[in-house]
Amino acid sequence: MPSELETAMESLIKVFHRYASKEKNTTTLNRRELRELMENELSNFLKSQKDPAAVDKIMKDLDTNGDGQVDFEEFVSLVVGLSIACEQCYQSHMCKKTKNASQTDPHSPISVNLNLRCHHV
Ligand SMILES: [Ca+2]
Ligand SMILES: [Ca+2]
Repeated sequence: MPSELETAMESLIKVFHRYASKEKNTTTLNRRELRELMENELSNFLKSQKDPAAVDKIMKDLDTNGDGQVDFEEFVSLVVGLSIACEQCYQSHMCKKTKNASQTDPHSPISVNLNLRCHHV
């Protein structure tokens, strides 16, 4: 049975390819595919972006080799960046929780509370 982390990596690969394969080139995301991926898979993050051109800016930032497509390596840097922001949020949640022990619920899935908006706070 794959571990939690292996499952997470597999999901990352599957999600990328689900969107990348919609249009040619099938191993990279073009602008439309990236937008669709973000609208479906990162909708909370996208909603937190006030700028309507957010996806274009993200695309530009991600496309480090400048070929107009986002390959898996470039896509992963987005996920890593957001994960780092989430982890900081997770830490501050955990700090608040330990300070207020009466509200600590070890079974509450913190990930549900991670709406990816934390890095704007
Ligand atoms: Ca594609
Ligand atoms: Ca690229």
